[in-house]
Amino acid sequence: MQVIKYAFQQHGDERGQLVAIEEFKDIPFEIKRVYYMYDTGEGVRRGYHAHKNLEQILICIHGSCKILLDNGEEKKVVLLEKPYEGLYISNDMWREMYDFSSDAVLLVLASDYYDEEDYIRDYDTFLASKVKHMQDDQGKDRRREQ
Ligand code: T46
Repeated sequence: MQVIKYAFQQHGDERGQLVAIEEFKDIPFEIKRVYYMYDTGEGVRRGYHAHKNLEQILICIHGSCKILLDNGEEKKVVLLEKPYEGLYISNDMWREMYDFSSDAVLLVLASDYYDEEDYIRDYDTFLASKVKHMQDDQGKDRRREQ
């Protein structure tokens, strides 16, 4: 599994740092929604879902946290601790967020509006959807070869 992390340009001077993120320039999608989480208690684990059709960039703009990515075949843990680093998460990727430092602020840029229908919150349903996508892709390849 390829982990895609963006290192955004830092505009620093004697006054401090500034990071600007522009849709289609610094990240690959239009930003339709921004949300953030903070005051995340010790030992809390969030997420536990995948999205059918949503791209996101996660930026821990303060403190640190870990993100577990699971594509159904492989799992990877990514540490976010730099305010200028963004983790790209595609659709069809199970995610869990944990190990939040007490001062963590996790900012998320999303490619679409909030839609509960877009969530896959059951792990077995997630795995079944991955198998179905794989079979659909194999079917397409076979049709192309004919
Ligand atoms: C994701 C990870 C990284 C809204 O009303 N609007 C929103 O845009 C969002 C994101 C949430 N909500 C409500 C729905 C719930 O009542 O806020 C509450 C907490 O949401 P949720 O339990 O889904 O939060 P997380 O931290 O488990 O997951 C969130 C995003 O929902 C999800 O898309 O990828 O962060």
